[in-house]
Amino acid sequence: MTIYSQTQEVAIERISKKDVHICVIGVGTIGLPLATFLAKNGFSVKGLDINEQKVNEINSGSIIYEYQNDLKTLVNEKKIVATTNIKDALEKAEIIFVCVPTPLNESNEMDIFNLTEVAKRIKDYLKKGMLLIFESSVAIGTTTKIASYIENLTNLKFGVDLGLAYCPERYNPTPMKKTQHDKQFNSMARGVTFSLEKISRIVGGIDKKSTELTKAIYSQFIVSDVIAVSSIETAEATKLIENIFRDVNIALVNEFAKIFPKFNLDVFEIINSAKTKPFAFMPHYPGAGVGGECIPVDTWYLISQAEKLGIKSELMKIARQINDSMPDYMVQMLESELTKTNKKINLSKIAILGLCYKKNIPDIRLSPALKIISILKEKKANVVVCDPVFNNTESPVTLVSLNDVFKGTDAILLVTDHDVFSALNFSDIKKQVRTPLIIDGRNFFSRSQLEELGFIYCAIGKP
Ligand code: SAJ
Repeated sequence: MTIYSQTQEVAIERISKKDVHICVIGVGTIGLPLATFLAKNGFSVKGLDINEQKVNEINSGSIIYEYQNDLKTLVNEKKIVATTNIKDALEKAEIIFVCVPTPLNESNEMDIFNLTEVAKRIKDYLKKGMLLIFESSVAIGTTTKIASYIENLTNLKFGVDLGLAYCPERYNPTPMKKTQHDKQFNSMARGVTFSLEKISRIVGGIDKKSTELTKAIYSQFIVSDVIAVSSIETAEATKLIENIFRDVNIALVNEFAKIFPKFNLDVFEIINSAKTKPFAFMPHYPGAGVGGECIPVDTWYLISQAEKLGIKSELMKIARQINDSMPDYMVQMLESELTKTNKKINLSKIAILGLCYKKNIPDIRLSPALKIISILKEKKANVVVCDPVFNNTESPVTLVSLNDVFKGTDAILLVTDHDVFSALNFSDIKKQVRTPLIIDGRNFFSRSQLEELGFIYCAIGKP
């Protein structure tokens, strides 16, 4: 009998004995770490993905991600097998995790396409007793919407024939380090404070059994708490407010960053002094913008849903506008500094340091740097980009090395505060540039050191 058809006791006992076959659909940023921890903790896991190249890289243990050190062994022991073949992935599976991307569509609503595609692809392989667990961040009500879509495709009923739960991912991107001698990325996951197994999780199920079985499966590899909430929708909303809280607080400090320098005050000093208050203040920091496929996306899920309900979500919308305004704000800072040195932006060569959406993470999705580059190109500036953390072959813009990026430039824009940029030798760089001007978009460099070397230093949030 398949897991959800059995009594809760028997099912949970089988889970604790790792005697359940698992399929993870979508073995990308969220799904592959999940599959890795399930396999590391004794489960046989099939990873189903439409991306053939990714599947091959997983099965050869060569894919680059934060838990890659464990993958080779798990693949050799056949604890993890990736495949594009649905039948192969689902024939023995009793628990199915869904971790596919849920981007925005052109009207800033959640695009449900990947989830409906999953439903269509798996419908013929679903059987009574299976438990489906969704992890992707979604707009409220999406999980049950997809569930009823599957019910129409299969005549199977969730809460009767199939179990259903939502356990939102709380993925914490972990820095990767490129080692000089092998030009390979080496994971820095070991010893990371919030690696996957240390992050508490919440679960909402269609019924008590779905919730308890889902809690049981996560408790096999999550060493922190796994907390049940009253409904799937509560779990969906919890995920959204976690990210919206961050987005709105980042917007607040980005607004501060536009105000306090006018008082000749440094917003970072202010935030860090406020941070000394032992309660009721969580520091966020202004910068060149908010990227990644989570924070700038999840807020729109709720904005568009609220507006459909006739509720104008002023704060969240303004927060999005403020955070989206930071790339342009940084370019404005550049233009006003160039003007002071009688330079025109369309006759200037601008060096961009950092293409990734955040420090030490090889990921450029919705990166503010892409927006800055396109604004500069619109203004006919000559732009050169350097990002030693990101893989050149996947880059939408030409990446140059640290040896070449500064030659003959009129300004250097620090957009992503990768650690590798902290080793820059500015007395040497001073000899390479045409105009010694730095715009610091991440409070990364030292004003005094640079000014001592004769650089003009400007920074978001500083006078
Ligand atoms: N950023 C700022 N100021 C800050 C913090 C971040 O400008 O004070 C910028 C970053 O530079 C970056 C963007 O915001 O461009 C997002 O960075 P992040 O560190 O906030 O987020 P992600 O996308 O890497 O991960 C977030 C995290 N969510 C929260 O911390 C609430 C992570 O825990 C989630 O699991 C992840 O989204 C997700 O998958 O939802």
